[in-house]
Amino acid sequence: MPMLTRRQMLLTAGAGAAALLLPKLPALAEETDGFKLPPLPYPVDALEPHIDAETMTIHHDKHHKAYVDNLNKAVAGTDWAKMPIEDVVAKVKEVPEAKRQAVINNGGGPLTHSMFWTLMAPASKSGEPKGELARAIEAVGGMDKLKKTVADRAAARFGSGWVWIVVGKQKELNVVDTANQDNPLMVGVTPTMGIDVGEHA
Ligand code: MN3
Repeated sequence: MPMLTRRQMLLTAGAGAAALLLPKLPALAEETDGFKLPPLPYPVDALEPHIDAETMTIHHDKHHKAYVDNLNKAVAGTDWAKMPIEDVVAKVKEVPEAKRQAVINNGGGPLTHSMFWTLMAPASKSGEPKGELARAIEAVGGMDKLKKTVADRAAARFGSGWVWIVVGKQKELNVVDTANQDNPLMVGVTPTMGIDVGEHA
């Protein structure tokens, strides 16, 4: 299946589940054990045929777990290890320089991926946006236009990264892309949904 089609399907699935605010994430930080790999919110084969079980297993059990493990190594013994992951990512510029790049690389990864899993759902659970989200999408030209903007941005993204629908300071929806595992929280805007444009995704 061509990549763009798959991404558009992901977008359709994601939009159905998207909430206008950052979804409530499972607690990732516990003082004693560090950050955790949250379990997938559905069976590994639940998104077939769009994403097969092997891809989900590699992406979650291997890549996502590696980010969590490396983040724990980077912040071990510091107060950063006790903060919610959203705060670590939003305040990443305050991390001491020696650890900062490791936290950017490995802090963005767990947060982006924890969001990513919860934004997707089996087709049987997808649907049309309602209420405030539906109005916000209409305000930027409607769902078809938004899907096209996201798909175009995803196809144009050079190298590894993400395409996001974000909520700006005036509560308006906007589409941005970020490099590698950078999260929009790092530049002060709130992500609602994102598409992983990494080759493994
Ligand atoms: Mn990924």
